[in-house]
Amino acid sequence: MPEALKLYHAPASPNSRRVRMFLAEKGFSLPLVSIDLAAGEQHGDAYRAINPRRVVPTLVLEDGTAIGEVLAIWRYLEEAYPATPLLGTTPKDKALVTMWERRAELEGGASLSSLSRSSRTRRMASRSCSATSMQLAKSAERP
Ligand SMILES: N[C@@H](CCC(=O)N[C@@H](CS)C(=O)NCC(=O)O)C(=O)O
Repeated sequence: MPEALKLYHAPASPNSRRVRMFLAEKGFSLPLVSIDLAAGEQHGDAYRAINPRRVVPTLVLEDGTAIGEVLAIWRYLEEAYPATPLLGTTPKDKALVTMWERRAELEGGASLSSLSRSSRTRRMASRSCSATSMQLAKSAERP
């Protein structure tokens, strides 16, 4: 596997996990750089220079190119390392994989947002998915 690649991620972030799962299915392990979302590290100058949208994950290539967005990262990894194809090999399968990926992100994210609008989690409504997920997980653990 390409040692020169680096993945900026947050351990509890669902979108980071989607890339880590993809890497695991490919049989790769990459150097991981953790960004502490709860501490706001994504808003610091160092990470903003890598991803101005201030979200994880970001894949950084050997030449310094920073690729954000899970689907774009998947596509890069799939095309650069085509063994064990995960995104389909025919036009139909590629389209279906993309369709389900879009549905999972857009509808999954929307569900999380609507959950965050419930009275119990209203305070978290302005937070993005990772912080919200972590808070929801903690809430669920409480009696
Ligand atoms: N569409 C983006 C979504 C990325 C995203 O929303 N990441 C969340 C973590 S799951 C994040 O970094 N949030 C920043 C924050 O909590 O401030 C992608 O596919 O990468």
